[in-house]
Amino acid sequence: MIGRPAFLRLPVIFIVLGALLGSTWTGLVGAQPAADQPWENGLGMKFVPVAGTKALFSIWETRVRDFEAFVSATGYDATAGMLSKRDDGWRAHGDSWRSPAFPQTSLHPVCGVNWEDARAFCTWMTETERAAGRLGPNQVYRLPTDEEWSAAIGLPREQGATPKERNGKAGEVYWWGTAFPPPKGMGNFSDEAAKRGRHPDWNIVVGYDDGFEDSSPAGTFAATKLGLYDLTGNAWEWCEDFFDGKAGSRVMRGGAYSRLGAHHLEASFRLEVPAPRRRSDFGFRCVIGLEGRSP
Ligand SMILES: [Ca+2]
Ligand SMILES: [Ca+2]
Repeated sequence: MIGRPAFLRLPVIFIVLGALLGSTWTGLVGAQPAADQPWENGLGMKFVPVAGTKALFSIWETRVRDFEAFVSATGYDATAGMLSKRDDGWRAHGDSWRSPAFPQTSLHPVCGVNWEDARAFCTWMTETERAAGRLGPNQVYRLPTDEEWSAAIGLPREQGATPKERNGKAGEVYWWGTAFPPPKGMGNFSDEAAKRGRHPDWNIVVGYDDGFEDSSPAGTFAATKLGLYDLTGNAWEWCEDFFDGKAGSRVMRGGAYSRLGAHHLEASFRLEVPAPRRRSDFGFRCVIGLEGRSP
């Protein structure tokens, strides 16, 4: 068999190399989010589809490292006036998301941000990821709507025109089912560990011990069947909507690691909170809207 001259092999090598480089390049700059596909952004935040919505949900609450990237890039100041829990209760102690009166690593949820801070993060992410070619012109980062959040936790379609009207209507239903106290490992709630530790004054889930007095690293506990972590517990999560559908306070969902109030952990519970309020158990989860609503 007669071999081909070396100069004839070179084009073949270039074609193969070109194809390899081309596919790598596509993977780096062309991988924009798509419906029904899991996706990872430039900060390593992971997103999954949620049936019944036109959005991808972050599997984690927004982490300290994510928010830190935003603050480093923009100089945004989210430090004033946060309420934190110390021995004299919830007050403005001069703490902030950077140091909320308990230990946090970069992988914990950012704790102590208000609705406006959360929206500012989303706006920055949209601009940054569009500039990097990772987001299409009609795709945006934003907070979930109240109805999208309900879809994420698996509630069937709810009756009621506003979050206020839908509040609590599903009763004693939790993301893990109807067992209470929850089976071990379902999330970070106000628990026996909190009571033993820094928070002897808190109402807790009696008989449940998650080992964390305050926040826990995002993704420590079991995920829902869609792959969402800490949807109940750890940090409260801001939603887009007004509580009454028109004006005033916003909606938070999912309960938290903090003092347990009646019904806080139920899937259909809504907390009514003024948008400017920063408290050390307030965080958020981003979604990527695939149909171009403004953040
Ligand atoms: Ca706990
Ligand atoms: Ca949460």
